[in-house]
Amino acid sequence: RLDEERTRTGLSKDALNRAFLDNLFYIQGRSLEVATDNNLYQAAAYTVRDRMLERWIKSARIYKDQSARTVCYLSAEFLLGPHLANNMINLGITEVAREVAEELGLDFERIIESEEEPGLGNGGLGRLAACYMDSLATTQIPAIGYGIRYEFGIFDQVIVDGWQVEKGDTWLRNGNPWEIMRPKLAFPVGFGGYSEAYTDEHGVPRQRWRPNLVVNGVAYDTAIMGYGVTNVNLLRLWKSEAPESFNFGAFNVGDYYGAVHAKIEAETISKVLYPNDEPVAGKELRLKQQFFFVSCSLQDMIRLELRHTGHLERFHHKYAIQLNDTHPSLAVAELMRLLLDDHLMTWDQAWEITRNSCHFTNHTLLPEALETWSVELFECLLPRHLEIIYEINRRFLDEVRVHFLGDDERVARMSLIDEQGGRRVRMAHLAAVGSKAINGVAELHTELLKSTVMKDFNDLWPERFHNVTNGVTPRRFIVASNPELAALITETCGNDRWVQDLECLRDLEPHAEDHALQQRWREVKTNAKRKLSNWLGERTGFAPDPETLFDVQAKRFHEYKRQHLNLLHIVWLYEQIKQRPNIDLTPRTFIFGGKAAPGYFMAKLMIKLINAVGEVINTDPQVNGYLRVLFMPDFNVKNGQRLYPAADLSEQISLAGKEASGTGNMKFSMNGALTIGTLDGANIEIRDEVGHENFFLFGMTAAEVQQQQAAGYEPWELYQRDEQLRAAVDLISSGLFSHGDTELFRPLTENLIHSDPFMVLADFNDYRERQQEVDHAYKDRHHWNRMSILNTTRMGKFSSDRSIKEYAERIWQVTPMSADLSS
Ligand code: DL6
Repeated sequence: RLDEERTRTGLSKDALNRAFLDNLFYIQGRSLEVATDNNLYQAAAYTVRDRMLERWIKSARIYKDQSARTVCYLSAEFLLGPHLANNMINLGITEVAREVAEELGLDFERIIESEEEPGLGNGGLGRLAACYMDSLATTQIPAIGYGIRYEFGIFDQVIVDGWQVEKGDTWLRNGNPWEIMRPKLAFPVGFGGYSEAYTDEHGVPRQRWRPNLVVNGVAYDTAIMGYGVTNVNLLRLWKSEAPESFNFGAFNVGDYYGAVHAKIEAETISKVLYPNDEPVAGKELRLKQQFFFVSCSLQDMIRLELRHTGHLERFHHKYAIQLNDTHPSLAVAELMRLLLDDHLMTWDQAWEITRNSCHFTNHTLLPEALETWSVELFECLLPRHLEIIYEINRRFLDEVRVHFLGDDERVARMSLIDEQGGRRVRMAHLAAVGSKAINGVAELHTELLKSTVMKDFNDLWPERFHNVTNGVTPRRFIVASNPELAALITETCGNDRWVQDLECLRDLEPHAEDHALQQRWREVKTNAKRKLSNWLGERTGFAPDPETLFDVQAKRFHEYKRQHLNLLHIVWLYEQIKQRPNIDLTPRTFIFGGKAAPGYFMAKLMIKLINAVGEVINTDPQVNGYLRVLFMPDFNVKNGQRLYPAADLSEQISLAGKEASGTGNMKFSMNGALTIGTLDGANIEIRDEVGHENFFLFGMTAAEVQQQQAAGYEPWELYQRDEQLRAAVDLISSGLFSHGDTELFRPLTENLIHSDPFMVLADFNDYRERQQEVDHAYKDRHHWNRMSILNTTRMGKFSSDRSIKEYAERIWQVTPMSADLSS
């Protein structure tokens, strides 16, 4: 037995070797000789998971015994990225595991590469949730992440004839070794039906919900391991199932399709992740998804609390619920319903608990992303919740009336129900009213939140508003993505404390002038560029020269992120080279990556234009010594990890006031890329940290944007006035990049000239000038390397560990709890 235990838990080379071969043979029935890449990956995954399990159980026991206040992070998205490499890092076994692989004659990197990424998120918001799970465990905060186990995550992107084509993401096709299904841990979730009044046995009038459809939410658990600690937290994702998967009644009367209908309808709920940036109208399924995971999660918390204490009076002391944007904001109404209807509390008791449990993060100010749902849909899907929302609103608006005497317009603006046009429930208002704290994700964003979309709420409850600037985990985005850089940092600092305390990177700073370090820093960067180049060469047929400046813009495609500003500059450069073939330019490779929402035409057209421009430039020998344009297909966490280490320049060029924070900006900078960016989101704080002289700033401020818009922005005038700008736009319109077709890109160029909602033309000149500075700066390699080193050393603030500590102290009031195995 002892022997067996060691095989399951031991961290020595022998134990890992034996466990790996056992997991290959006994779980998959394969020997080394016939194992596929996937077999080898699965064996490695089980070997690593085994080592996390004991810590996981122990953490759960310690948290329970100490009655720890637990953070419940409710998020419709967790964009986790591959687990294997990260878990090995957090367990501290990467090097031994590599040795085991080598001794067995296996390719370690290839095994890691074989992992299919769980793409259960769209972009920033979902990836932030994943970084926060890593940091919660690392900072020893008891936490559960709750979300949806989508069968199909974010679509895979392939490029066909320059266009984005979406392919279903079948991430579960080879199984998922990291999750543990809990078939007995299932909760019923109702939909539809009606709300009914009755009198309970004490003569108290009450309401209850009689849904006409009930599905089950089944728990799938994944362990989230902290770095350098033994704490392991839980990520619990819900899969929807029919309570009875086969209707024998229907089957017996010959209705074979009807017999499986309920199963299909129920399973549809957790089938697929919605791509964002799509109009919300008519997305009944999305509202169902939101309610589904919120209800399962709250029922689970209630179950745990009842099991532990037998009552719910201290629920809010036990749980700090974080609502990741408005997607889980139904939690406010559902927690009220569960406490009122199922646990027979009074309104005041239930409200006290709800209001002190929930906290709300806003991630966007874009009006189209602020969720509202029609009252009609609510009546149909969640009739009891609508009643509860009306009652919350009645009480809330009374408070508003008393606070702002006679201000009826404000009452209408703040109401949970938008009465203009069709009546709609404002989910951000529901979340704000039901939450103890409301936060934005970067300083500028929080200020704008308080002065624009949530101004009325800030006037009423200024004490509820906080800023917590986003952060990212250095474990994934430096150690796992860029092992060479990590090794160089550790060697130079003399220790690896920085992995757990990113502020320690400052220890490197005295070495920034050191030519030997600069030289090695540069070699690390060039190696990363070479690796990326080889990868791109295999995928796209073109391997860029690692000696050129790698200028990267990788993020979701959206007009506010202004990939077209970058493109206009490229087109302008192209024209310059054509006019002056002997121009003195730093050779550059422009690399783009990112997905467009399937229904977002303009974003898809931008992708097409990038590929079209690339086709012309890359095949024109007069320019392709200076310029190359590449599109990296299928930008996701895994591919991001290839890009961040290889970038020299990071493009963070959104219109000021539009990007709530950005987190890619942090990942690039940590890996020594310099930023060209606007004063938007966390760029502002990054620039303040790394030093203004180590950042290429351009563009209007958010205040200037507002002023220009208020004064009446006229892109047409700019286009007429600015010859350089006109030349670039006209070259796109000319058909040069579309085989003579002057119509193809017209929607884009016309939009820029006549409407330009994200003020690309207004910032073009300044952007172009700053790009010229980049060009000159890159020629002075010594200076560039120094700036690059300083970008990395000054990124301490942007570790997600810092963000989580701020949430823990200022918002959740939770304290770290060690899950020390020896105790
Ligand atoms: O806070 C994470 C991330 C920010 O870094 C981005 O700036 C922001 O655009 C993104 N917001 C969303 C909005 N989704 N919704 N709702 O993804 O959040």
